[in-house]
Amino acid sequence: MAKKLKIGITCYPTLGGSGVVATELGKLLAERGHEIHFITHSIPFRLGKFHKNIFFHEVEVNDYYVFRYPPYDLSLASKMAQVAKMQQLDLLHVHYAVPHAVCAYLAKQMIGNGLKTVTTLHGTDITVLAQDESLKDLIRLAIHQSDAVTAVSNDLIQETRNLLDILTPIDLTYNFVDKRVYYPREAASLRSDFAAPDEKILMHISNFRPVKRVSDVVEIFERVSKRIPAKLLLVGEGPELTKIQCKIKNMGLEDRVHFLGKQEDVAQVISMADVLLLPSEKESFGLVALEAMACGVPTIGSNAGGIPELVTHGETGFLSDIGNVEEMAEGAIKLLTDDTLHAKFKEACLKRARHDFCNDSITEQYESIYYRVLGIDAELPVSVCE
Ligand code: GMT
Repeated sequence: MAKKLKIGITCYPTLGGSGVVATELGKLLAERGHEIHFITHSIPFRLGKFHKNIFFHEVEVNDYYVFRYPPYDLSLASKMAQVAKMQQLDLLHVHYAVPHAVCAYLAKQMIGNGLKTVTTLHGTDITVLAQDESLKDLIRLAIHQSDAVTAVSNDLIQETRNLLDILTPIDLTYNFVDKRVYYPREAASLRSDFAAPDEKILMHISNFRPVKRVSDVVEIFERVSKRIPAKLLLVGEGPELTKIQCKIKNMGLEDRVHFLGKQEDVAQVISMADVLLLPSEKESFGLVALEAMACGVPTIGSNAGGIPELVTHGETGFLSDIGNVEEMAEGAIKLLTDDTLHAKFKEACLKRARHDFCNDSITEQYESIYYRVLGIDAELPVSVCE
């Protein structure tokens, strides 16, 4: 039996898909017998129930009067080194290059080479931050100093290579969802709170950052709702929310749009939808499209970044060029007016989510990366995902 590992995980614990993936991965690794130490500034929001193999170490920032900006990064690096030493961690797995991979590098300098580091790139750490000349060299250093680097799509691997001239290997490890949580939930009674029986539900879930193009979501919905009875459910909140609320009012759509705010039980909420709208400008993966897919909900979206690696155009959704709201609306109408086609897409979604983005096999991919960097020759079981 392969040695069980002691793994430190650092991520952004309170927001975003990267935090969700990091936390879910930690939980799955703990179930497989590894000891998981989350080293973050607050308790990861998806952590949930107590597990004997999961520990949380809070990073407290020193705020001496001489500091104009309290040095979170240094506190994190010190905490990583301290936890690694006290708990005898085998490795640190950090999600997001800045500052986490840089802090892991510092921690390794403090501990010595015995501590290995794995960095997972999630998107904006490369697609946005690596465009900033003042951060480029720092990100390149963090990547080169990691014992292994993974990225959540082929597109992100290419972007990393192009923007940073990285030649060292980067492992592709797609995101996943826990199939015990993400499956089509019974949603008939919830649906009736928002839509009449003859109305279709279109949904968008995001952090309402400009990159999500929520304005396009509204444009698509307006075109769809002119042709078929429909409601739009907007889930989440963020910087563009007020602007979107005004747009909806100006377009006279307020009776047909519901704002649900941030929601914990995404699987339950998504199960109400007939289609998910994801017209993003940039998306290294698009975790929410996978969450929808696992609940049997097809995506209408853009072909940006890694989305085409996840959503198969014409099988599990329809993808168009960024900003082509006309075509996206046509795609939605096609699906929402043809029950047989919709059922076929739903079936394809369920199969693809379970088979290609299965939590068991992706957790095993991470495990094999850990054993590789530690030089452990482990024979791992290979899960067959139906
Ligand atoms: O999309 C966001 O705004 C949040 C961001 C994050 O840092 O969590 O998401 C990134 O990582 C997710 C998990 O790997 C991916 O599913 C998202 O596509 C990616 N976002 C972007 O590339 C814009």
